[in-house]
Amino acid sequence: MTDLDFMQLALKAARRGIGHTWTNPVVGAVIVRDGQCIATGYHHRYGKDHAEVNALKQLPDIAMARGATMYVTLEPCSHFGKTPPCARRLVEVGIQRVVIGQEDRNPLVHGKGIAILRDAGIQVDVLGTTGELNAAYNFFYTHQRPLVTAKYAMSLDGKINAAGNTRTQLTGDAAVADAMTLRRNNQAILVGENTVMVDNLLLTVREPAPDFAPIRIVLVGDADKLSQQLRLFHDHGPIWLLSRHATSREWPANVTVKVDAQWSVAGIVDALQAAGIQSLLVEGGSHVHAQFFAAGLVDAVQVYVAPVVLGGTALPAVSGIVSQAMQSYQLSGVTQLGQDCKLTYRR
Ligand code: AOF
Ligand code: ZN
Repeated sequence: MTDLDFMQLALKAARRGIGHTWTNPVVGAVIVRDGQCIATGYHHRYGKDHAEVNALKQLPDIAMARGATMYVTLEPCSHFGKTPPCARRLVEVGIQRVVIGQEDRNPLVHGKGIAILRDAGIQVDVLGTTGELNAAYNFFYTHQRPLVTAKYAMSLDGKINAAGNTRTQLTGDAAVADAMTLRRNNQAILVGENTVMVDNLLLTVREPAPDFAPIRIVLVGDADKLSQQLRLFHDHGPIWLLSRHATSREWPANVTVKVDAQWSVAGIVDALQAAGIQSLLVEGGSHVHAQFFAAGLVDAVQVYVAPVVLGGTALPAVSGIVSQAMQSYQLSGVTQLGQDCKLTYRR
């Protein structure tokens, strides 16, 4: 087994934590002696033990750590957070070599974990192969803002709704289920008021219920004009209403009304950044997508194409002036889902 093979084992362990660790990253670790994997650990849940510590706990005898190699998907931490620094623990138990998947972009740790290990004479090798595992976490600490994904389902002629602004179910069950996964993987979901009204969306993540429900954000002109009968309000997960007018209503505890006379896309992204939100899914409609593209703040695009032509005056997926300069993306995936097609793009 090579370093890359052992790192694969650590990655596999890390993935078991997906959906349970926000706002922390998912992390996996394995301990290897004489070419054999003797312990595996991962970060189970926000606030709980880190992957490295969980792997050490799997050893029948802690003395077995002396002289062993640890493979860990993320640089071991150097700080006292909810738990003590893992790097110091690895030094203490006598780990001889640490192979790291990626450096930790979190400034609390970045480079400091590696320095603790090297200063103690531990051999450290950074492979740089595990970045995809925590794409939003890495993006957030690299760019100081959430990773923004625009998502829409459209017809063959690029439209999202039949004329007259009525709800149109374009894609089949497989695509709908796939889009749920996307919601599950984002910490906030944003839509315009029109979309909420036309589609009467619940905007939640369905079964199995996630540990952390994404914040449902709605851009509204005047929060007080929004019907409280909307399905959106039937769920008690967090809701932000970004309103241009002050509110005089009493709202339930899960609803926060944030007022700004001219909410801009940059302002929204700043508010999310301030709240520590690492990923945002923009679900439309047409004008909201246009505003995000125009602001140059769409980092990834996920499109479902349904085999129908709507024609006529139906709304296009993105409507409004986007930018003088063409914005281009790289195709990162093509998947067939029943009769529909999913296309994913990255900047
Ligand atoms: C994790 N799990 O396995 C590793 C992490 O508040 P704390 O103590 O849980 O620290 C969270 C930070 O620790 C996190 O942002 C990251 O920088 C670092 N490493 N975190 O949750 C782990 N190894
Ligand atoms: Zn740690």
